[in-house]
Amino acid sequence: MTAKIITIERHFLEQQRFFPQASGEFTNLLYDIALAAKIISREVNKAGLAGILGLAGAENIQGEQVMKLDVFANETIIRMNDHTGRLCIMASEEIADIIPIPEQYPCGKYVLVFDPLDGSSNIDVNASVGTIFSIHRKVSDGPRGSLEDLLQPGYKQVAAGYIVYGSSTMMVYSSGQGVHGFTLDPTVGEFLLSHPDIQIPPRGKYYSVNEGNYHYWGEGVRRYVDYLKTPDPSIMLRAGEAIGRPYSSRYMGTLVADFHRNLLAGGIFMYPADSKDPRKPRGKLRLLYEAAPLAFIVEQAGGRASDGTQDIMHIQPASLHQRVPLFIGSREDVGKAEEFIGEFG
Ligand code: P6P
Repeated sequence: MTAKIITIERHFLEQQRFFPQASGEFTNLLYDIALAAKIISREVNKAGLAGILGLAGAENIQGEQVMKLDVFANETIIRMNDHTGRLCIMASEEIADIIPIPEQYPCGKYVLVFDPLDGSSNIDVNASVGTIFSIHRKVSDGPRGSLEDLLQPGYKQVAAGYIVYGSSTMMVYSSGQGVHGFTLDPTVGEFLLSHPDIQIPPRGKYYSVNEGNYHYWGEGVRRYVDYLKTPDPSIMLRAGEAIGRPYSSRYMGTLVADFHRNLLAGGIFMYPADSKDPRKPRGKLRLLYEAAPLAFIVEQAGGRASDGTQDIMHIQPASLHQRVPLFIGSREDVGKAEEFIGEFG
């Protein structure tokens, strides 16, 4: 019997059953994000032809500088969402300050925070890139949104997700009812349910970290990574597959792509604090629109996300673009990393 074809729109509607009080605004917001993802996917997939066709990221035939893809992605998400009346405020990795809803448009009850094109430097080498988004409810009293609505801890998210523009374009999201993955069929322009109810294995086979920073990490992280590389005779079998140490190293330099692989196959992604750049003592990744939305996803899939000492989801943000060390993936692996950091600092 052929599998049911479930589009992401149909899935959103079915999920709406869990929110009887929902006015459909939330569902429509998810639609808007999925549409923006399709538009960005189209441009990303043409990026390699930029110089030839004068597309985003190159000069067009009039010799004008066509906007770079990360700027295009940012503009696309803002334009799709600033007039709908569903949001009260936005924030983006690309924009230093808050993004208010223009005065001429009504304000809604949701907040959208996003990284429009994570890993954009990988586009020139045709490696995967991604978009990450996080949705909160408005909590401030005013008629329009404010910084207070943006600086909410991860556990208050109502939904989060990412799009990975790779060998295929996939959208993975959760609204608190499990994690579901959709693959874009570009011939019909539909995201089709391909990975229902994703669960991350409790222990992994991959570790993902930039080992070039090894000598800038704390002792605990160095010892943990050495531990992952040390052969362990007590190999365990899971579903007939040997799971044990040494883990395999996989690092693509795009958070979304590394996270997605580990979500499906099991493992841990790390971007630890390091002493390499005194301006970034807390590592490179951002709390609001990278760590927190992926933490929401991984917890819904049975995994964990930590800054090395506490759950990402319980960190109260102090500023829009604050950085945070990130250990995310299979819960046993994240727990083991915390043990090493707890013991050795
Ligand atoms: P490094 C991409 O620039 C990014 O923000 C993440 O997507 C990725 O995980 C990380 O930086 C890679 O950083 O220092 O290892 O090149």
